[in-house]
Amino acid sequence: MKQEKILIVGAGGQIGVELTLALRKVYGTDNVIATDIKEAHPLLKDSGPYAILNAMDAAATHALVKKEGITQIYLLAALLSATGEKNPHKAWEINMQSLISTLDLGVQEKLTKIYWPSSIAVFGPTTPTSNTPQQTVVEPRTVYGISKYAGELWCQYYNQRWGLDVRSLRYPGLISWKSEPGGGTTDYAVEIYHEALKHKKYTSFLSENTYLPMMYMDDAIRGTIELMEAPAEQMKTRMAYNLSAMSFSPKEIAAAIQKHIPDFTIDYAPDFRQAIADGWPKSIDDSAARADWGWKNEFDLDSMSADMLKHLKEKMLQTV
Ligand code: VAH
Repeated sequence: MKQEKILIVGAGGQIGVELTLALRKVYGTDNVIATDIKEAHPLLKDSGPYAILNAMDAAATHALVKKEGITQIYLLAALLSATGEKNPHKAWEINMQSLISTLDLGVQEKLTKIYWPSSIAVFGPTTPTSNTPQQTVVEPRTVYGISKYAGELWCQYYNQRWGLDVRSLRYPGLISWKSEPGGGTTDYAVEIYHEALKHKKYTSFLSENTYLPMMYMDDAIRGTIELMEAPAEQMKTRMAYNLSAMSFSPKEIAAAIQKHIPDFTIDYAPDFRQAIADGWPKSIDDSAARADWGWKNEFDLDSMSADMLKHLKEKMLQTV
């Protein structure tokens, strides 16, 4: 079997850092080239091949693919929901142009696989909010959600038209300690752990009963690799698969933290991101992913909170 050589575009983001580290364990460090528009994230610095690459530069990406003999691309570069609403045209341009040029590259260079993340943000206020099905009303109200659903349709088109093996997941909010989130509406669920340890208090930018689908990054990374390694015949959809693990509200995550930090307090000051969250599902039906390629989450709110606080405490001690 030909050795896979993977290019990660947007390796410096919340998913990219962890996916790079995980893929290097599977395929070997030298077979996973990490790239981003900025200098290497501290966890990627001196840890394997790295190059500065703008996801919008199709020519530079093509040259790197040919020079390195790349066989797979993971395209993670994107503007997320909150940032996208501040720069709607830039978000559409970056999220779509980088995808289309990557799909074209996949066909031209006969890449074996492409991964491109979608999000539960594709759903909108007209979508059933509880246990949202894999196929349902999809009317996103953010540019991020519009770009992600349009992108899913392009992925499906390139698969049907040219047989490109491109796969995708509708991630819920992702919570991680190794890498920082950037510009998302669910970022409160990461900030709260840092603030709980630093200041024993947090002001949430979402109201206390705002339920959203969420997942620990460990589960998201494992699920992504399991999706990409599943036989192609198990892919029953070439849109993105719904993926989920849990749903919780700011009030519930605060209570989970208080089991470890009893005097932690939370208050609420909803901002523009409340309207984005209000348009998203409260919970997701990911039975298709579980049936087609064996997806199963391992972390729940309590086990995630224990793991987050343990690692963040260790990380903070290292930086003292
Ligand atoms: C965001 N973290 O908040 C992303 C995610 C479901 C939300 O796609 O924009």
